[in-house]
Amino acid sequence: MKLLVTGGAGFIGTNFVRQTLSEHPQDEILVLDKLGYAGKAENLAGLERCRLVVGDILDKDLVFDLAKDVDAIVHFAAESHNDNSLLNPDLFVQTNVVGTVHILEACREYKVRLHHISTDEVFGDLALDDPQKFTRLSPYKPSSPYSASKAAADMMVRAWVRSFGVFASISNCSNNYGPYQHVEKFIPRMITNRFLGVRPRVYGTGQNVRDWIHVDDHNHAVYKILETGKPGETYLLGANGELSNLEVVRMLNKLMGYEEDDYELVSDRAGHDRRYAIDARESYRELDWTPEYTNFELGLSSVITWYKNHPEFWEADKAQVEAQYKMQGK
Ligand code: NAD
Ligand code: TDX
Repeated sequence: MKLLVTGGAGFIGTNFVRQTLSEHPQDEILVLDKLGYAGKAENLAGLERCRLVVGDILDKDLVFDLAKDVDAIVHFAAESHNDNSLLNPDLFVQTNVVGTVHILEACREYKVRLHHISTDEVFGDLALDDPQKFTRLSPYKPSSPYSASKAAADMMVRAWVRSFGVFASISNCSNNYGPYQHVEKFIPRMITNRFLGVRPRVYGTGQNVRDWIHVDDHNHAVYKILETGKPGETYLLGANGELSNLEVVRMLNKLMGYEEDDYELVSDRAGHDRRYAIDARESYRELDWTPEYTNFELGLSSVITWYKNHPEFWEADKAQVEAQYKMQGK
């Protein structure tokens, strides 16, 4: 396949490009990424069968130009951080909603297949003791400008499938962890804080639960969807990885040689979702896919090692990210 991967220089996109090139030697990848704060050209340096076009999905002419010659588009590009969406919601609406419409219009024009990457956050949050996880039938109930913009983008995809017959699928995945994740996000922030002698900083009470999946497992599922996914279908992706933020921090402290309870509670995120949990059993069956990283502690340990061995990936961003958090009391 010849793929156009938007946002391919960010966290999940970089891992997707690297995994796909290594596991599918016939594939060629064109990456469209504006190289915002979370995208780095170096992530893709030296990769064969991969070309990076630096540009914005809001540039409709460019999107149309690139879509012309590909078999499929995998659309990762987005503003992805909830905390930032509380500071600058407009950018999230532009990139995540309007940008997705440009991709859809190009797919409609050139009859290109699309896979749209979405999130479990579109379903809002669950009570800590709710026995029912998110399923395909869960209502959309987003809480933040980020999750609302992703929910709106999903709706646009569905409308273009129904009204214009665009061949598009959607996946809603839970929280990813792995290499190349920006230091603004929870796990890389905690790890790099420890390297710099700063205690992990946990929002609110730390009881909030996230459902962790290794980024390689997410990306294997995305490739399966490209191969066998049905038009108009939605796939929920997760790895039964529910943990409270405190459980993650305690594990991380232990793995890095600190007292488990050596962390700081800081002010809470506005509208902070309590819990996400994905029931992915339908996707396991329909895609013949199951996550390979079933031991979170082992996965986390390998991520700690990766950040230790790749200071060039995060050091330059760290001070500015922390200065921004400091202004927010976090
Ligand atoms: P990221 O912020 O690390 O990467 C996003 C990439 O998109 C960056 O390289 C950035 O430069 C690029 N980008 C942003 N705006 C752009 C624009 N206007 N034009 C072109 N490129 C642009 O995010 P991520 O964590 O890799 O997330 C990728 C996708 O996966 C997003 O759609 C996100 O909503 C979704 N998702 C993320 C998670 C997670 O846990 N990280 C979970 C589920 C779904
Ligand atoms: O310093 C921190 N301390 C803390 O307690 C940070 C940065 C976060 N947190 C908490 C907030 C969340 O409960 O940790 C949890 C995870 O936070 P984030 O890494 O910001 O992720 P989250 O808000 O859950 O969203 C992520 O998963 C779903 C991605 O950023 C989204 O792009 C994806 O859609």
